Amino acid sequence: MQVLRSVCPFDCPDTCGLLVHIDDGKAVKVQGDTEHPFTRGTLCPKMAHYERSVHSPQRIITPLLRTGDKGSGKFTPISWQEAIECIKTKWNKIIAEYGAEAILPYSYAGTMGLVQRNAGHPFFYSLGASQLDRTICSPAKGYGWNAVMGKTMAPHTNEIHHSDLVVLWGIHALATNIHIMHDINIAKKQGAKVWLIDTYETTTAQIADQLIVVRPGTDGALALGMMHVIARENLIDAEFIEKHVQGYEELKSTILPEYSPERVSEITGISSRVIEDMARQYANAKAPFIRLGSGLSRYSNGAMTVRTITCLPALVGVWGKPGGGLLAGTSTESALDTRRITREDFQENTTRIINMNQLGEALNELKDPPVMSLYVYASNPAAVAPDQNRVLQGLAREDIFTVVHERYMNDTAKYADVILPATTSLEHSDIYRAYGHYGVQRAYPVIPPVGQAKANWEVFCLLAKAMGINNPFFNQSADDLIDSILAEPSAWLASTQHKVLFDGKQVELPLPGDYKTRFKTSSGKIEILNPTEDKPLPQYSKPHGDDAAFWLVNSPDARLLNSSFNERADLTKINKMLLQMNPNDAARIGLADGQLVLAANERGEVTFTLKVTAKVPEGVVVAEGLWWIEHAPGNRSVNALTSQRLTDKGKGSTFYDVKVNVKAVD
Ligand SMILES: Nc1nc2c(c(=O)[nH]1)N[C@H]1C(S)=C(S)[C@@H](COP(=O)(O)OP(=O)(O)OC[C@H]3O[C@@H](n4cnc5c(=O)[nH]c(N)nc54)[C@H](O)[C@@H]3O)O[C@H]1N2
Ligand SMILES: Nc1nc2c(c(=O)[nH]1)N[C@H]1C(S)=C(S)[C@@H](COP(=O)(O)OP(=O)(O)OC[C@H]3O[C@@H](n4cnc5c(=O)[nH]c(N)nc54)[C@H](O)[C@@H]3O)O[C@H]1N2
Ligand code: SF4
Ligand SMILES: [Mo]
Repeated sequence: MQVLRSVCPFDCPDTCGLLVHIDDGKAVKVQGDTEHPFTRGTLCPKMAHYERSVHSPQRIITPLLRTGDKGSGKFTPISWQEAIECIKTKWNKIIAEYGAEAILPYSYAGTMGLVQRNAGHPFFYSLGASQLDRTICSPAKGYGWNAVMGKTMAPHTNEIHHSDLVVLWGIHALATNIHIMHDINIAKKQGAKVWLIDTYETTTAQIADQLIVVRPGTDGALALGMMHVIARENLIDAEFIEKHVQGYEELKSTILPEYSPERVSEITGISSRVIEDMARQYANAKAPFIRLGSGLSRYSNGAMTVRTITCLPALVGVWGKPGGGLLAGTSTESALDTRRITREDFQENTTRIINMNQLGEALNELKDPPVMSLYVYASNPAAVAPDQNRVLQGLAREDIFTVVHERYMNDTAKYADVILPATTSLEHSDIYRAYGHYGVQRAYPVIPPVGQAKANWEVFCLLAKAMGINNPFFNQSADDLIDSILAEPSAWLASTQHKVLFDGKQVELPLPGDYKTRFKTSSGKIEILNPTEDKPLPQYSKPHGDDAAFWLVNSPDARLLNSSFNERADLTKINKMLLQMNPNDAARIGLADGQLVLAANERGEVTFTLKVTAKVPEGVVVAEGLWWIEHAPGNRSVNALTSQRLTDKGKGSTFYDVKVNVKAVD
């Protein structure tokens, strides 16, 4: 038995360190790394038995060729050589007839490792394929932060230890950022209060002293209402504002007339007394710390909402104080130069860019050339992309040649012409950086590939050869690529202990002593007023909504990670696709707990099992988790209801900006 280090590859801010117990070439147990400063020896329920995902009987272990109708899931095993030959022949034919832009890559965050995640870029640039704008997650959140703070570094999570008021705003931390609880618990022991601001009572509310339930998509108004009270009652830090803030007076002249607690109460559904209380407590706290989630950014006003909330700490001058500030996400891009993997310079001519949130439209509507081939890796668009009916309609096209590189027979793989078996993170090399802390860690394979699985990078090297791309870049191994990034590290990474990184342990990127007051904006100040924006000052605009009765909040389930972990019966066996509804709403429309209901809007209909609960406010229904259709009571999952509309800025997804009607299944 050996115990080897690895890294959790999933799209989660925690990027945990793993200790993998290996017996006879198999992973038999996985633990949290006690020496990893953020993981601190614990794992989430999903990864506590990662070995069950790695050695699942559901793993795809050979290449497969479709034998039944698209979507039927009927395939026959073929060799790697046959699979690559088949792709080569099809692609050469498509390129001859339509040009390489008729080929569309589709990938996202099945793995966050920099090599395997970006492995397709150099290949598809060389081929001249269409490009994918990878904006499904939270670009509106990034946009909102940047509009106020520019490239300012986000506070370290250790800051939380010194905070006396931790505000979890639009984040389901117990499901999506569980290790931050270590830090919050330290603060709580020293008397800190915790607020949760969400659209319903998630399980994260258990650890909060106060739950504030806001109407979906209205948090911008809440922040403006709090700022109104702070300005009106002169609870500001005038000295800080004078020195570090641009545009406070201009903001004040709009929020005083426009965002009274009474008006904000009408918008948000929160009483004006609570809004006033929140403003006073926030302003009077010594060091309030906001952990801002992504939930509230997935609306058509999402970027502006984030921008508005991001202004709050500046008004009360908490940036310089230990424990104060706002963490939307740590940005560590500059530590590792991914351009050495992505190689945009391999592109001879610029090709068109397709927004991944609009895959449904792209597959069905695009012309000159139409999409004639789709290559999916590290993503499951049939389940995770909005407007599922349109996506499935596109995937079902007989004339589209679809290749899916996957670990399991998920909703997308069922529509493939050719499936290629993918490795898990325990079977390949990579290097990881985090977006919830400042750690970087390298991982080596700890077990051999399961079956005939191959890593993304290996497959793109094979495809490059087959397609006649004779660039020696594709003769390298994944470790060669990692070595090349580390050979000339950025100044930031160079200042850390390289030996530790090569040994497979995490290193922490160091933060300058004054990083919290070094505002990296063009003015050098916090830009409440940003003259480069078409709306220079924060303001509230309504989310889009739909013409239907209930807001549909469709956020994470603690047992899944996006649609990953659906292969795990131990996690999914109970309570799969529930629709949670307030008892008063259920009584009003004559629905009972446990019955099958149909949620519907102009885009689709989805069957759920109803759960009647007072944890959800009236006018809102909640569907947690992205479930494979085979786990659904009907023939669709939640994204049949969501829309391809984009956010106000950043071209992001608007998953939660959606309304539905609900009725009993006939
Ligand atoms: N267990 C688990 N962990 C995950 C994931 C998962 O699917 N499962 N997904 C991973 C990924 S890819 C990401 S991007 C992160 C995202 O993790 P988070 O930052 O937590 O963001 P979301 O999960 O989108 O939404 C968080 C909360 O926002 C709430 N919310 C929705 N609309 C609003 C609103 O208008 N106002 C407010 N205040 N709250 C609102 C939702 O109810 C939800 O509880 O989590 C990662 N971690
Ligand atoms: N309704 C609704 N929809 C959402 C969201 C929501 O909150 N609500 N959240 C959205 C968000 S924030 C995100 S980030 C997206 C995420 O969407 P995706 O990134 O597509 O996430 P997953 O569903 O986890 O699918 C990843 C797939 O990659 C495969 N995989 C893992 N590792 C590898 C590998 O090394 N190689 C290959 N080839 N495959 C691999 C896994 O088996 C899995 O099937 O979903 C979005 N969709
Ligand atoms: S999913 Fe997140 S919390 Fe769970 S082990 Fe991975 S990084 Fe850690
Ligand atoms: Mo995400």
